[in-house]
Parts: sequence; C-alpha cells; structure tokens
Amino acid sequence: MRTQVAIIGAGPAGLLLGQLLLKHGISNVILERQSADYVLGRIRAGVVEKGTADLLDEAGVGTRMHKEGLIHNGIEIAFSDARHRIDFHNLIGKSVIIYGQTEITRDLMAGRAAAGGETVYQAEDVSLHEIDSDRPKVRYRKNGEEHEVECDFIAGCDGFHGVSRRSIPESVLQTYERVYPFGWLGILVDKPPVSEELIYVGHERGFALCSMRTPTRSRLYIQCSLEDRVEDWPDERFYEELKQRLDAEAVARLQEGPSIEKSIAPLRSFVAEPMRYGRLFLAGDAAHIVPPTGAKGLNLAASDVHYLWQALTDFYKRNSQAGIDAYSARALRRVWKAERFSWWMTSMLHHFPDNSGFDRRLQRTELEYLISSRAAMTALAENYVGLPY
Ligand code: RFL
Ligand code: PHB
Repeated sequence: MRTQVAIIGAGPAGLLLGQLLLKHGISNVILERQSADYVLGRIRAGVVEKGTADLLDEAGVGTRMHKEGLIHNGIEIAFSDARHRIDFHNLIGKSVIIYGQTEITRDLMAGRAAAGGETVYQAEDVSLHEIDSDRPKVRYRKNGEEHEVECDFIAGCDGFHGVSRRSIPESVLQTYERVYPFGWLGILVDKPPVSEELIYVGHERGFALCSMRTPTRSRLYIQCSLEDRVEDWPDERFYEELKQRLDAEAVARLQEGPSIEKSIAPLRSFVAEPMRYGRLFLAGDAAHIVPPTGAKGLNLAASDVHYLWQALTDFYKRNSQAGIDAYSARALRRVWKAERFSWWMTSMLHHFPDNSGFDRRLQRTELEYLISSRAAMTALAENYVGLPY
C-alpha cells in the first residue's frame, strides 16, 4: 500500500490530523492498535480551548460540539471552605467549551468515514522503517498477515506508550520528566453537575474537581494515592471523601448516583525533544504528557496537529520545506508553556505528602495571592483558555 502520510494511532491527534489532510487532498492511512469501540470507551478530557474548537471546525466536524457543548466563561477555585470565581469573560473576553474527548473522537471517526479515509483498526506489531530516508515504511500485522505501507512521512500520534517515540535513536532524543506522588481517581455519573462551572478544590486531604460532560452527567475526581486500586474505592467511599473536600454549599448540591465509569490515572509531566526525526513527526501524548489539572492534554495534541498540518500542506501545496524544518521548535515552544501551567496548577492545588510546613504555607499564599490579584487571575485565565498558536 502507498500513501502520502502514514498516521500511527487513532486518538484525537491522529484522527484530527487525518481529517485536515484529507480535506486538503493529502492521502493518509491511520493504523490503530485497538478497535474503534475500545478507543471510544476511554473516558478522558473534557475542556476544549477555542483553538482546538477552530481546528475541529476547519476539519468539518465541529457541528455537534457547537450544538451540544457547554460554553464556560470561568472556573471556580476553592480552598478553606470558600469558592472564588476566575471570570475568563470579564478578564480576557474568552471562554472554553465543555465537550468530552469521547464525543470529539466519535465526531472525527464519523467525519473520516464520510470522507472515505482508511483506518486499519487492530493493527498489530506496528513498526517504523527507514525514517531517516525519503521513503519511510510502516509494517504491521492484521489477521495473521503482514502488511507494508510506503509513505512520504510518518505521523507518530500513538500516545505515551506508542512505538513511534521509541523508533527515534536514543542518542537523538532528550527526555524530561516529573512523576507526581499521587493519582486522580475519577468517576462518571448520570447526575447533574454540582455547579454551573468547574470547581477546582485545594484541600488538606487532597485535590478534588467537580466537572461535567452534559447538564445531566457529572465527572468527579479526587486525588488518591498511587497505591490505590479502583476496587478500594466503592462509590460510597468516593462520595464520603469528596464531601470532606467540598464546601458546604457544594456538598448540599452534590447528587450521588452509581458510577458508570471509574478509573485511576497517575500524574506525570513529560517532554521528548525533538518532535521530529527525519521523516517522522511526533504529535500529542507520543511527545509529551501533562498532569490533567490544567486541562491541556487534548488541547496540546490539537496544537501540535495545527503546526504539523500546516507544515505538510506547505510541503505538498507550496513545495516548501520550511514548516517541516520548523515543526519541532514551534510545537515545543507552546508545549513547554502548557507544561509550566499544568505543573503550576498541580503544585498549587494538590496535597504533596513530603511537603514541609513551609511548603504548605507557601502553597496557601499562592492561592490567596491568586484570588486577590487581577493580574494573577488574568495569567491563569489566559493560560486556561489556551495561549495563541
Ligand atoms: P491518545 O488519545 O493516547 O491516542 C493514541 C492512540 O494510539 C494508539 N496506539 C497505537 N496504535 C498503533 N500501534 C501502536 N503501537 C500504538 N500504541 C498506541 C492508542 O491505542 C490510541 O488510540 O493520544 P493523543 O491522540 O495524542 O491524544 C492525547 C489525549 O488523549 C490526552 O492528552 C488526554 O486525554 C490526556 N488525559 C486527559 N487530559 C485532559 O485534558 N483531561 C483529562 O481529564 C484527562 N484524562 C488523560 C486522562 C489521559 C489518560 N491516559 C493517557 C492514561 C486520563 C487518562 C487515563
Ligand atoms: C474533565 O472533565 O475530565 C476534566 C476537566 C478539567 C480538568 C481535567 C479533567 O482540568
């Protein structure tokens, strides 16, 4: 098989890139290790920046997001039993859209099917070859048969555990990492949200977040220990712990129901540089991970795709190599800003078991300064809604 761009991974990065390329007449094939249903079963991000929404519109798959997504003009930060609103609209005239990654993935898959794009699901043992030549190849196995895709470029959109990043020689790749000493336990429940907007809670017992998917579906998180297992947290225990971290009004408004999904995610910051080696580009979680506190994971995948899609259209339509050469540096500039913001939000709001009394007083002071300073709230707002591309 021959195509212009071989894309590894059908997460949001791979599907969005594929759709933008198809729209501009650039052929591509997506190779995904899992089944489509498995990909759709993963509950992940929920906050969509304007830049991400614009790209989904550009790809022609934004209609349902605009119809069903919830526009949020701010968030609430809670500590010491009081809530403080960060008013994005008033501070910087911008907002975000609440629309689940699952729904974005569904819309992208439907758009790809309508455009006749080819996706190979359950592609086993995907391997990358001759990536430093002009004719790279990707091999995989499907139903016991070996296949090869010849292409001009490979887009490694296969997430943190994918094969693409590992195909870059170790001598070339520099990685930076911070692993946090806790995780997030999240549940999805068919009950209305606690509040109209997201509540981020910094509490001595640990962080909590009241988020949502729709006006009748909540997504709730509590910070948990890395040793915790989902089985350790029956719904009753989850709600009891959450209520200890929420203010009295939020507790009164919390509607408890059976969880329809429950999972634990460890928190990590990670960046691999460079994001291009020869004819291989890394995009999304394949190149970087942020802790979810800043709601940046999905949005960073989209901004990488923005730079990569532009680079590839410049190459094919304008015969220019400039975007390709600049891709890694351009993407990384924005990646590191999102890394900084996500690390800052995480540091400010979580309970760090090894923190000294001094560290804890500084953490409290950071929160008090934030809610007392228009400049500090503006800095949070402009990062949260998304820095410009
Ligand atoms: P994805 O979504 O991980 O998609 C990568 C795809 O590649 C496939 N794959 C392979 N395919 C072929 N061959 C191989 N060898 C392959 N190896 C992997 C995988 O099956 C998968 O389909 O990466 P992408 O597209 O870069 O998108 C990034 C976002 O998904 C991610 O940043 C966010 O979801 C991060 N994230 C969250 N972000 C938030 O902003 N808020 C959240 O609440 C939030 N929760 C989460 C998360 C990430 C999680 N992971 C990855 C553990 C919760 C979890 C559990
Ligand atoms: C979510 O709704 O899953 C969510 C929202 C905001 C975050 C992280 C996760 O910062």
